[in-house]
Order: sequence, then C-alpha cells, then structure tokens
Amino acid sequence: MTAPRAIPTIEELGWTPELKEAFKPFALRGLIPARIIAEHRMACDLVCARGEFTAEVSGNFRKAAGSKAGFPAVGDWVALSFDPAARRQTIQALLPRRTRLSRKDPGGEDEQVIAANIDTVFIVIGLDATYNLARVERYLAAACAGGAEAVVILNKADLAADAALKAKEIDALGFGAKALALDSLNMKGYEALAAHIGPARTIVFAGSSGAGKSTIINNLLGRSAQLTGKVREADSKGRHTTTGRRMFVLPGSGALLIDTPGMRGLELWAGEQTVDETFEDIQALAGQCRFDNCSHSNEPSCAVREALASGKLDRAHYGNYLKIRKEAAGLKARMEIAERLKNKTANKRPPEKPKDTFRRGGRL
Ligand SMILES: Nc1nc2c(ncn2[C@@H]2O[C@H](COP(=O)(O)OP(=O)(O)OP(=O)(O)O)[C@@H](O)[C@H]2O)c(=O)[nH]1
Ligand SMILES: [Mg+2]
Ligand SMILES: [Zn+2]
Repeated sequence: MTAPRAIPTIEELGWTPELKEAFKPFALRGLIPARIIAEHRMACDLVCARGEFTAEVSGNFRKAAGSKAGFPAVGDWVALSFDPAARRQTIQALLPRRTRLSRKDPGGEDEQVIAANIDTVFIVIGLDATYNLARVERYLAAACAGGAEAVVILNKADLAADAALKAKEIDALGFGAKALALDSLNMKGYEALAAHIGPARTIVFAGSSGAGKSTIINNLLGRSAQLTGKVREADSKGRHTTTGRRMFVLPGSGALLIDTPGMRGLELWAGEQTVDETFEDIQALAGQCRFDNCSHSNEPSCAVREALASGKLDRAHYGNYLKIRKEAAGLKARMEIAERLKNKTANKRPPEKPKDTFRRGGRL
C-alpha cells in the first residue's frame, strides 16, 4: 500500500566517527552496524546498510546481558551478523549509549530504557484538564539525568489561553529547558520546532497518553504514520493508542523521531554518578569547599553556599540537584533491599515477584 521507501544510509541514521571507532573490534569480526527502530516482545526491527530487518539477540548476548537495560532499546546501535538467507538477523553486541531516556521499570526495581542515543526529549504536555506542573518536572528530571536536551511542548494551545504563563512556570523550574506552545489542530507554533530538528538528530517524544505525541509526529511527517485516539471527554485522559516505541525518518530535514506509548508513571532512573555528571557545575563548586564531606548546610568556607548567596549558582538549579540526588539515593537503597531479598529467597523457593510498592512522589 505504501510506496517503497529508500533505505537511509547509516550516517543518515546518526552514525558518527566516535561510533565508528567503538565499532572497530566488531568490524574485525565481520559484523555490521545497525540501529534499532522498533521493539517487540522477543525481537526488534533495525536498519543497516542492507535494509530494514527483524532481529533477535544471540544466545551468548542473552546470557551476558544481565539486566533488562542490557538489551537493545529503540535508538541503540548494535553489531549484527548479517545473513541474507535468515528469517531473522542476529544481534551480537550492543554499543555504549551516548545518552538515554530511562525510567524505573514500573514492574520492578530495574532500569527501563525508553530510548537510547537521543539528542532531544520532546516532553509533550496537553494544555487540558491533565496539565500538571509536578509531572513536567519529573519528565525534565528524567531527561536531564539521561544526558539529553529537553524541550517542553505545551500542546493543545487552542484549548488554553495561558500557555505563556505556563511556559514561565516551567522556566522557573530551573532545568534550562525551553517551553514551546503548539496548536496541533491548526498547525500553529511548528516553526519553533525547527531549531531542534536537524539531519540525523534523534528526538524522542515522551508524555502521558492523549497529550498528542503521535499527532505531532504525523503532522511533521505529513502522513498518518501513527494512529491517534480521542481522549476521554470527562477528564481529557488518553486511551493508550500507541502501544510500542518506533523511530521514523523525517523527510526533508532527515531528523529521527521516536514515538512512544503514553506513560502512566515515570519514576526517575538515575545512578548517583549520572546525577553528579549531569550537575558538573555543582560538583566543581563542591570541590572547592573546605571540607571534603561538606553537606553545604552550615560548614564554614562552603563554596556552594557562597555561590548561592552571590547568585553565581541558581537556586532552582541547585534545588533540582538536591531533589534528583535524593531520588537516586532512595532508588539505590530500594535496589539493595530487593537484591538482598532475592539472594535470601533464591535457595528456598522460586523467587516471588516483588510486591508493587506505591511510588514515592506519587503517580503521574
Ligand atoms: N484540541 C487539540 N487536540 C489535539 C491537539 N493535538 C492532538 N489533539 C488530539 O488529542 C488526541 C490524542 O492525540 P494522540 O496524538 O493520539 O496522543 P498521544 O500522545 O499519541 O497518545 P498515546 O498514543 O495514547 O500515548 C487526539 O484526538 C488528537 O486529535 C491539539 O493541539 N489541540
Ligand atoms: Mg500516540
Ligand atoms: Zn559546601
């Protein structure tokens, strides 16, 4: 039904000299690079120089993967042993991720990678009854912890008169993320997206069901690539129309757009080290405090407090650092408990699924 599409080159898919360098040992083994464009339960779709294929990880890969996060996610680069006769291609290795958007797996304490090697997270928020600033903040924290640039898209601007005010509130959160208003019914505000959409730039669309992620992607693609669904009249909630993650090549600009299913919850996934890397400026200041273990609360000669007092360090930015660090520490503690429980029960009986705990900070 659809016209045959030209296969993008791997450069058009975001292949870089750094990736080429990292790929050298795999190239020596006769493997070829490929990028994951969609995930299924036991397989994924990928694109390589030979075209688009379905693939599975090898037995050895599966044994060595360890956690769920060790398996390929949309946006990942993998090493493929290509066999033109095979029904499914075989993934032998996963390349290191430059950035990621992750959350805590809603069904456990593990990391779930929503998308990998992304340049920008478009956090799509509906300016309707579902609007919630605390939720915007959680998405911003997740994008920030994964190392990607974040842009908040205030969609459905046709339904709200206060988009500019909301953009100001988001500004005051201190993540340095831009907030753009879009009216996707009347195609207003789209020119502002151009600054973030460029050749081989990877953009993941994240947000609650019904916010308009697939609508925006269809508008950009100029075709109905993704199904969209009406929201519930009573509370503007979406009906989880998109069920899988998938990447699309935007004709013209050549950007790579990833649509994702609406998230019910987003609990931050961030290791303490990632947080420190993300907030390098604060780490650098802390290095100048007189005491190595300075808590920046009441110790003398504290560079962090001095920078806050002089305005050199933004209060909201510092507040975000503290919040994200606290979440990371809480997550670490829960993972340690889960690990201990697993070891305890491992010899007695088959491990039970950990009880679903109510998440701190509430649901989205
Ligand atoms: N009024 C208004 N409605 C919009 C706008 N953008 C999208 N919608 C509508 O919102 C509904 C949900 O849009 P989708 O694009 O399916 O939302 P989604 O974020 O992809 O939702 P999931 O796939 O369930 O996660 C559809 O009925 C759209 O027509 C907008 O700017 N204004
Ligand atoms: Mg959708
Ligand atoms: Zn200090």
